[in-house]
Amino acid sequence: LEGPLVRKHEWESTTKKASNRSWDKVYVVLRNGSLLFYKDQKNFKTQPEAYFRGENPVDLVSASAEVAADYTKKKHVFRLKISTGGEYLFQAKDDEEMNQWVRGVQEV
Ligand code: I3P
Repeated sequence: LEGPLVRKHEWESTTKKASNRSWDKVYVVLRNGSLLFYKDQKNFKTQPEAYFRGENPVDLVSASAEVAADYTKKKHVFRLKISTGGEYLFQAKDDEEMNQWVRGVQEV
């Protein structure tokens, strides 16, 4: 599973808010139980080690994803909680795409 999403990092850990909480367009790849972030699809294809802002892949083992029904500022948003306590919001282009990502994370 891969595609463009708009991402907001909300929590660094359970107690620490992320320092940069702005929304960023990212190209997201779910592969081998991890989420990889790229600037765009071309970067993923040509430089698969060149992650968005040099970020490490996010391990999805023990992660959960759910529709972010409480987040009402944007549509088609799901929340990802990872094992470190970190949390992200992701906005998909429509509900169908959002549900594909939620299922993809749940299947890991
Ligand atoms: C953030 C940006 C986000 C906003 C976030 C701001 O500011 O405006 O869109 O989240 O609010 O901190 P900046 O771009 O200057 O870093 P929302 O879109 O969810 O409001 P927050 O601090 O309440 O998370």
